[in-house]
Amino acid sequence: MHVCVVGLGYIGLPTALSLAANNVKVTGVDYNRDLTKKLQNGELTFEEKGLDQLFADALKNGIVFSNEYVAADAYIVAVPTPYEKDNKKIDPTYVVNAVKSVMEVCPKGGIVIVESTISPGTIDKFVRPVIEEKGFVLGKDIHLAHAPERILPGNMLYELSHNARTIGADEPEIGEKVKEIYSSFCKAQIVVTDIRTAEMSKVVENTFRDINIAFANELVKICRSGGMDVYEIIKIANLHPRVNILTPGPGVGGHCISVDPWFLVGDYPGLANIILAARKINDSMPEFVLERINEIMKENGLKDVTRVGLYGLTYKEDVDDIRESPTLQMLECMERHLASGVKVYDPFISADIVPNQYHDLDAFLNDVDMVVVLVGHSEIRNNLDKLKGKVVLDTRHLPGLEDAYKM
Ligand code: SAJ
Repeated sequence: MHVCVVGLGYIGLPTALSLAANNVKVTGVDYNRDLTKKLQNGELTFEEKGLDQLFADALKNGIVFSNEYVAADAYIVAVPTPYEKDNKKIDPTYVVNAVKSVMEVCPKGGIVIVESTISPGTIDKFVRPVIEEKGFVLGKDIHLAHAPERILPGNMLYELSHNARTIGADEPEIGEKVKEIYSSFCKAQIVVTDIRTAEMSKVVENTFRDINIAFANELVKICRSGGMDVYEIIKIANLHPRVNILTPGPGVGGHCISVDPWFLVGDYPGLANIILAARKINDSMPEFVLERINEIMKENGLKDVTRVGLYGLTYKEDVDDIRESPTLQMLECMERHLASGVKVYDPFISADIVPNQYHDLDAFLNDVDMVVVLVGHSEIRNNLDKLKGKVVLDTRHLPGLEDAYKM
């Protein structure tokens, strides 16, 4: 079995490496020449726990990286699916273009597996036509499947092998074949179903989490307004065997949970009401944190916003991904309020992406009187003593920061 993995980003790369490390013949394809060149030279393109070893194993087993699509038995398409912010619908351009390119080289009988997260109905609406327009008969010349990824950035490699998976396919026997491919590295249950169900279940999973985070975030606001300790209340409520409230935070970032629910809102306006409300609550959190910063500055007689430091730029702890990050949303919001000059630091971000960004924790702390912990990276968890003497607003409820201001 030769598998061609198309798109070597956060999902495609670990998937390609996992297959190769488990003795599947793999060609990883990406249109970004710099990226494939780096990978071919043994250089990883992002950080993730355990990725180094997996990469070494895959290279040893002969994984190939290329800009050219190659003939293979199966294609795993793991390219990005941005959503159009204005109409809240998915933009399938990358998936469509990738499948078009696959059609140029795919031998008859080949399987095209879409792994990118897509809104329910995308395969029918956008992917099938591309294949049929090429003159292929689906189910005969080309087989189609959807195997949405479900792994958690920060714990990707563990979850790749331990999370249950869903395979949607037109024909059950193709579903079983795809299951075999993923079984090379996935030791958990793999459910075979139809494509539409697979599409929907993935989006539903992320929407479920978004709604639950929104509940925690709404509680923060209610408790702040009523002068109650939200963390104590959540801790007590969670002792109930059927209650499991998530952790409030400064907003929901990342390219998954903050995006996928919009697919349902976009496609089912008028029906997706809780989903829409949850999105709005989570999107309002960066502004809520800003209000807290203002209150705390006033309370402490701090007037100079340039003496305030935001710790963390990524969308969550111990990853280097800044997509839809609450900190970036906050900075945008600050700009609108003309409150610029705030200082920013994140140990995972080496490039300069925002003004007044620091690359050294001590230098950053040296230049601020107030620290807003927006991301609970291990670095800060292990260096809480360095925050002594500062006014601290902890949006992540970190152990050891009990005395800090909370949201
Ligand atoms: N967050 C909170 N409070 C919480 C949990 C998370 O504020 O209690 C915030 C995080 O800080 C972050 C955002 O929510 O900004 C999302 O983080 P996350 O860790 O919940 O999820 P992601 O986006 O990293 O990954 C999700 C996962 N989906 C589910 O857990 C249902 C993952 O399994 C998916 O594979 C991934 O989306 C994806 O690619 O779709």
